[in-house]
Amino acid sequence: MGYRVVVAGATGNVGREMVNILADREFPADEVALLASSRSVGEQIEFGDTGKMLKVQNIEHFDPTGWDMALFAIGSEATKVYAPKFAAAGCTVIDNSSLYRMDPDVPLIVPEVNPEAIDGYRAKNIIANPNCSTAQMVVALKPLHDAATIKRVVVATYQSVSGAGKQGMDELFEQSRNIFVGDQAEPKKFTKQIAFNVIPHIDSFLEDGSTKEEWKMVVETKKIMDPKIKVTATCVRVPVFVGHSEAINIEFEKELSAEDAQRILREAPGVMLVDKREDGGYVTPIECVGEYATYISRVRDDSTVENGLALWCVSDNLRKGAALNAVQIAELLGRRHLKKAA
Ligand code: 11C
Repeated sequence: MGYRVVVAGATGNVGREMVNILADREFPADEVALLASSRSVGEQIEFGDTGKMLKVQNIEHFDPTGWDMALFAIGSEATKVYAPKFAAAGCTVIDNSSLYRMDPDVPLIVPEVNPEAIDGYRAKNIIANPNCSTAQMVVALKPLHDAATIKRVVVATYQSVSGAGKQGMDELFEQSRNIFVGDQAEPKKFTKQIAFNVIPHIDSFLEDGSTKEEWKMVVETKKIMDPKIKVTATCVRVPVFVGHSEAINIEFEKELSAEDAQRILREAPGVMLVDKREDGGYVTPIECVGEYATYISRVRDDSTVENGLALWCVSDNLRKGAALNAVQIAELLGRRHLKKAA
């Protein structure tokens, strides 16, 4: 007997990827329910490329009793309403919003990094999925932390517009087209023109001048990996449709050569090392679209600090940064706790 699984927010960028990945990884589901707001009710979504069409149901009228787990990609406002209801009905919520990430009673999980922390899910019957830029970074950092203990991380991100949802993707497309035909490129979703530009601002500003996206990278890394790790981030939106990139500088307690780091990363779970030190011998965001791995390139010594390394990290933000990580959490939950399916 398999699981009864819900995908809430099934018509959005991340929800659609959740459906595709459940099908692609042959998640042991006996039944899958797709939910969305009333606007999308009745839409049909194919379960991966199986040919099986599933009808979208209204989340407002859905009874979660008897369902094992729900993957939520509905944003913090709707999550606040529905997650407690689903969790209380016995349906474990795996939430992609930022609402519960820093709640001490909710585990924040990246399965390659802190799988054991999932055991705390029973306090609220909710498990949080990290922000996309954090998820790929901790996959890269964890094996290096185990080897040489990270003291400090300096990261600059190059985040694709799909992180801002379908509206973000539409805005990049429309602005690019308008500029080519000599029309206006008015910003709507973003604060400035995104086509042929970069914007050093993601999410809201905080009092200290940083942004919430930057703050998330700091606090989520500490919660997932180690509270002693210091992180400073600059998060930047770039005119790329899918795939977040990160330039990461790491300072370690112990010595770790670039060659040893490459050797460790080559074996690390979830990581694909592509680091040829020649023209084109690195991965760019366009090459990671639709892939599961976190790609690492450009591993090199940073001689400006003692025990320093620099590297380049790229991943599909809708997959490892969101939908894939959520499905991996569902798989982990099944393996460690529910043990229902074969
Ligand atoms: C972006 N990282 O690229 C954001 C999207 O906290 O889950 C995901 C926001 C979040 O805009």
